[in-house]
Amino acid sequence: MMLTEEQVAFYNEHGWLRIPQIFTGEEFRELDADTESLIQAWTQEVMGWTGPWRKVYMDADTEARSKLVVLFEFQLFSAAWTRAVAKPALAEAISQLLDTPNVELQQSTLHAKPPSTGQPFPVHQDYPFYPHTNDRFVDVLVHLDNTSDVNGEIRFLDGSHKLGPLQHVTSNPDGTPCTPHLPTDEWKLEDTVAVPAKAGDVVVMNINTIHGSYLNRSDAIRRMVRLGYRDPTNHQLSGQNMDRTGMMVLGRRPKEDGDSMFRALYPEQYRKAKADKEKTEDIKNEVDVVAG
Ligand SMILES: O=C(O)CCC(=O)C(=O)O
Repeated sequence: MMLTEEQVAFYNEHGWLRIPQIFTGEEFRELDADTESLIQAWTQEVMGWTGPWRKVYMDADTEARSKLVVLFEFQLFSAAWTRAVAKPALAEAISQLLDTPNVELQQSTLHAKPPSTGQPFPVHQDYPFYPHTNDRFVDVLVHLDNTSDVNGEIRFLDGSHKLGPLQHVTSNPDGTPCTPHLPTDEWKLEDTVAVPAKAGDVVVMNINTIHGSYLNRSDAIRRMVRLGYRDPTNHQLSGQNMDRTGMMVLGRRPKEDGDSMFRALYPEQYRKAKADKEKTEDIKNEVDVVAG
């Protein structure tokens, strides 16, 4: 077993767990180098997360300069990352935390905070970004740099996964949509526990664990890759990567009632074909009724 009983109990109680030095030596060096080269080749600094929280977390000057570097689906861009997301020791740890022999990768996202004003993260759950039918979903934060208070380490509201999915702010005062976050007057970053970590560590959290992080005030970029894993029978309801089939990193995809290979491989086309068929049947029923 990769994790001890104490580690699994800690995760179940607190909603998060730091697992030291999952990626080390040459394996880490390759990930570090590939991440750097992918950032140079594929990413742009963007304004990052939107919403009224920005003016609460930052003064006007910082807010105007605060940026984020984002890249999705690392494993589609780098073979080293393909190996990393399917690393057996990591997959086994996740299988213990999810209490399932089958583990599916749902998504991966790089969040890199540029030096000096790299974007803080308002407190939020990951649930509203990719809601699922239950909480057998863990997010794994792969640390590519040492983190501390200075560069904005990850912070958790301890035990908050037990609250289940909460209502998030999803619009600006003018009604336009913004990035989901918890109301800033009720949920404070000051109340969270800092979890500094070393490059090569992973920090794992439940999809419902409330978390956030402060600005990167250091003179170096702070890079973290978030990998989402689920039990394959935990179905996604909407949001980021909806209708994409994930790679199995442990065990097998179980076949459920009414399942088919087409549905498992092409969920979007399956849903469209099903909706079209239902529409055709509705029209046929209407015609039958009119034709009486
Ligand atoms: O990168 C961070 O500091 C926080 C990331 C985060 O909140 C997330 O990935 O949901």
